[in-house]
Amino acid sequence: MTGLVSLLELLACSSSAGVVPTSLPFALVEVGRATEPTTLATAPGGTEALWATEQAGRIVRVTASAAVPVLDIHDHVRSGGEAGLLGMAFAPTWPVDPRVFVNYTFKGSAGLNTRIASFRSSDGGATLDPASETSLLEFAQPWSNHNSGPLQFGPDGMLYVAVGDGGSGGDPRETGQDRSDLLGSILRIDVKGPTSYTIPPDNPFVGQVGVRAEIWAYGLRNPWGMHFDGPTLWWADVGQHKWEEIDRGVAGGNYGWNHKEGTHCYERYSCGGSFVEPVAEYSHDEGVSVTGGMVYRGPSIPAIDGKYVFADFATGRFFAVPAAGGAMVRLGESGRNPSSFGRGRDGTLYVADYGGGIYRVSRPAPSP
Ligand SMILES: [Ca+2]
Repeated sequence: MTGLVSLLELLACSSSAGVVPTSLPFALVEVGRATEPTTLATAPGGTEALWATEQAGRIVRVTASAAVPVLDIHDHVRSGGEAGLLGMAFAPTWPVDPRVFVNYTFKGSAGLNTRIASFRSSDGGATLDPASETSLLEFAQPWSNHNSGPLQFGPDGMLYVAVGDGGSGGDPRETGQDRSDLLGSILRIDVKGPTSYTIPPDNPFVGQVGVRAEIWAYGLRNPWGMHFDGPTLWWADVGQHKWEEIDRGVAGGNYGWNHKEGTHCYERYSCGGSFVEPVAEYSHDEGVSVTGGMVYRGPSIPAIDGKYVFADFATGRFFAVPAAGGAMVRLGESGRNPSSFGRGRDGTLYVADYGGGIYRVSRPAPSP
């Protein structure tokens, strides 16, 4: 009888509500849900709130009881596959500047396009006004895939925009190495003005003929997951056939695509060049689509303190690499499809599962 009670207690413990059983050195505790979430973002001012973009075109506030709609622009958005509402960022002085910036794909007269736009809140940050849309930047997407999406403000107040290579496979137009277009790049723009952006005069390619001055870094395939750790920008670049990579941003850096996939030549015998090498990479034995995470800096979970934590979207495997340098480690399996990471003001790490769960990365439960 005692044995049965112990077993029941054990079962009750292992199936406690909202905690995902994993082999990770931390617990994933469900804090809310969203439909096919693509990005998490924490409001920088006022009451701390965790928002999520949903691929089909909604932004929701994540709460334990429900996903509370903040904006619904599904009728603007072309979604499905790798298209949709793919990124958002709060204005750095939100809610004093009541704008949220979004990155989504839409169907234009000549095909798929990306739009970077702002929406304003007129109710103190509770919702965004769909009629307030201001388009800041639009460009064509030659194929339906590799639309990238992450948006992040840097500590310099500039908006960084991740842009994929335009799609198909292998970068047939070689946009990654072509700086005359915006594709395959990280852009850096100044959006302090209300209706248009300007190019920061200290961008690395300002004044160069035949180069888009918005470009801050290039040679990328489909950056997915991009975040700052202090002044340092980190992102993941999804690989083609063999290698998934983690990059640390350098102004003016060429990250090698499509000459290189990770640290390896891509379908070439040689691939020399002044390329910025990845901080970490893993092969398609371990996953097929990397989701960039962020550096965890907090005392609660020593196993990842000071480490950049990321995951594979398809296999659910988590990895980490020391932010100060060092070898990548494998953290374990989540059994989820991690689509985005977010961070609370106190450093709490969140992760979204494309299947719907939004989780807080938490100290593991003590052993019984
Ligand atoms: Ca390009």
